[in-house]
Amino acid sequence: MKKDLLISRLIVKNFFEKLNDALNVDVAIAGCGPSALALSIQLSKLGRKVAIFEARNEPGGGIWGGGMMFNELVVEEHLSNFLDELGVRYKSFGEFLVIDSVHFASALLYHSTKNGTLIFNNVLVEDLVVYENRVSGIVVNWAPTVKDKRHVDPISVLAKYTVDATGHPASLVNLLAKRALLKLDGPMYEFPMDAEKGEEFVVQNTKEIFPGLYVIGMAAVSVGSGPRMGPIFGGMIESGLMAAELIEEKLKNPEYIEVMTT
Ligand code: 48F
Repeated sequence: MKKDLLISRLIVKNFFEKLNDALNVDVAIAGCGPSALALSIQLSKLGRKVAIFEARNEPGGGIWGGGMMFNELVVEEHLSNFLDELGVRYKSFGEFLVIDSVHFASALLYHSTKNGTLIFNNVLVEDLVVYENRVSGIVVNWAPTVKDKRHVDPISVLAKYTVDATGHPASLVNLLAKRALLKLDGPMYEFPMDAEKGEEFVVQNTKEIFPGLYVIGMAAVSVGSGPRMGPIFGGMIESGLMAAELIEEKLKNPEYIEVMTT
């Protein structure tokens, strides 16, 4: 067989095996920023089947650019154990640790995929699957197809739990709110910068916002109308770690999952 044909066959075969594996998962995550990656590292380490769908070509969300493209970022000192576990290099400055943002993004992506998380880039989550008033998965399409407004229907991914990790737009929560399936306490917007309050807010607002749907990271801040926090990323990581604990607790009690997803 010609090498060119073999190379193409290998790519197509392996991609579709991977996609097939991701069509029915424990946890489906929309958006691949730092909160999603922290969540996926923990859950896939426990053997849970996790798939992340990211609209952009480059997974990692807002990590790569540090602050104003100065590619260093800051996390709180108490995250040193998590960083040590990942083998991430950092420098200590009192209550803060400073990390090269490219190194950090690479480490999160490496550990997430190494633990078994399936990441699909260039795929946009355009809707939710809802069975009997419970979110039971997501609806996905190629991001360029949606951007070009091509008339091509999407496909569905079923999940025991779904996570909105889409960052500032909180796209999945928005979709539920627009259709009046979910009533929010107030309008969705971020308040001006306050790193201290924002870092606490993101963790406090990490929750199951609708049966079967969790909101984490910056999406949780938008939904709860909290302050933005700029280039400090500890809250994003903690939000992902906390969601992992909450979801694992639920997955350990399968009777809680009211709707079968097979
Ligand atoms: O915004 P983002 O990095 O998510 P995060 O985990 O972290 C926020 C921080 O990066 C930063 C911050 C720290 O203080 O404020 O902003 O909350 O990444 C969100 C990812 O979701 C993708 C988007 O391209 C980005 O990579 N995304 C957004 N909407 C969709 C999506 C969608 N509908 N489908 C798929 N991906």
